[in-house]
Amino acid sequence: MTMMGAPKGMRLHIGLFGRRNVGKSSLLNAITRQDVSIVSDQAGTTTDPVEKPMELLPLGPVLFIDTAGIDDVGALGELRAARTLQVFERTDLGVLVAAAGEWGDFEDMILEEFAARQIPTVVVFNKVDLATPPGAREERLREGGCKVVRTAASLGRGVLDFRQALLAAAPADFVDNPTILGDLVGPGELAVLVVPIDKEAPRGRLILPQVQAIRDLMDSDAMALVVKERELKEAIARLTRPPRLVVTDSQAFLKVAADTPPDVPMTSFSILFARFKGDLTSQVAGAQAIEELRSGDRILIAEHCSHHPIGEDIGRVKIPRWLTQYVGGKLEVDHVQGHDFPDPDALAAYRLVIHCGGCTFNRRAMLGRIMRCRQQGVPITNYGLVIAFSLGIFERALQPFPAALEAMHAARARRAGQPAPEPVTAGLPENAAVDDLC
Ligand SMILES: Nc1nc2c(ncn2[C@@H]2O[C@H](COP(=O)(O)OP(=O)(O)OP(=O)(O)O)[C@@H](O)[C@H]2O)c(=O)[nH]1
Ligand code: SF4
Ligand SMILES: [Mg+2]
Repeated sequence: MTMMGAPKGMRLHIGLFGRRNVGKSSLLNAITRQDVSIVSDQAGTTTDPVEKPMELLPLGPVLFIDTAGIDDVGALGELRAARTLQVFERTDLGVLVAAAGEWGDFEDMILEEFAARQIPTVVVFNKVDLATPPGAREERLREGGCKVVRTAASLGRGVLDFRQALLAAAPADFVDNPTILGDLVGPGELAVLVVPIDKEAPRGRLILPQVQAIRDLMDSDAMALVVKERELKEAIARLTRPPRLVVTDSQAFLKVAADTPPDVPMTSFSILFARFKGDLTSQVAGAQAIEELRSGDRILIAEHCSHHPIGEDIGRVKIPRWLTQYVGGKLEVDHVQGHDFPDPDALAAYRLVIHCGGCTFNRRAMLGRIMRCRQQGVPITNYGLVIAFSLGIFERALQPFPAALEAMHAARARRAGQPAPEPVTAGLPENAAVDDLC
């Protein structure tokens, strides 16, 4: 099932409420960049709630419900208000739009409706080009648990902050991906997981992402066959039907690519986790920026936890070394760890951010970082994707993810005409890509 084909029930329903003429439809238009709602300066333009299903980056499938302003008087107004009230019942995330200078009982009433239904809330002060929102009220709203943003929707200002606030307020059920790979394999089908066992592997156990992948297959009524890279060929040969998917640690990428029949989709744990813990499509598009790196550019390598690498560290040594060779000149490489991440101004200095697999990170936090990069126009990708890129098997490793492949082609097309530097080496040596989900 594609994301756009997600059933209505699985979409996050975002209800837009507010008085007539405050700019609800303008805000929706700004975020979709399509004129799905009619904007007019006549109060009461939107009569029935307008539904707009969309893929909201980086949150996923959502349904915006643009309601009619409900401070109407008169018969028509009552009818419209009744329809608008029904929208509360199906709203997962409530957005109250207020014009920057106006706040009254009406706004308090909407917030009470949200609170009574325990609907997480974003308050948007719009038209900030005309008036300044009252700071004390913003503070009180924040203290009360609302996310508060300032926008000038008709000018496209604050729209990314609005997206960030939607992400921050969205209920966990919608933010956390339900599955790691079960959806790619399907009930009754088999995935082969390739787990190298060498001195880098922990003694006597598997690492958490591998364990989670096995559990996820079982929860999906699928089957897992776990092998070392040496046994892969023999294991596939014994099967009466090909597996639906082969997943490998990036360390064995090239051997696994060689030993997996071309018609069997193959990827890495790190790429699965880019999707599970973040937004694969954004990070695939971000990887295309590698081709544009030039000598002297600054890049940021972000790891979520401080692990103790055995041998050469993937983030500190191998990726910087390979990128330097690829670019054919010096790069300025900064590192951050744990909860450290540059603020927006500092972030803007980077040409590329490369994030670790984020196996101990939560998705909301990772999506927040992806959003922050997006806001600054800085591409972000991850270890597993950089490794696949460096090995020349990027497309092969993305075969199971058509939407991500599409994003890659789109990113390439945008760059068409700009010369890409020739790779100077064949990529990271096969055994150099240590356990990327460290
Ligand atoms: N100056 C200014 N005007 C805005 C802004 N946002 C919207 N407007 C204008 O305000 C008017 C009303 O905008 P709409 O988006 O139709 O408002 P609405 O809340 O959907 O109105 P109803 O559907 O009638 O409830 C339009 O003329 C917009 O161009 C803003 O940030 N600044
Ligand atoms: S991939 Fe996992 S183990 Fe490695 S730095 Fe990131 S969160 Fe930590
Ligand atoms: Mg409207």
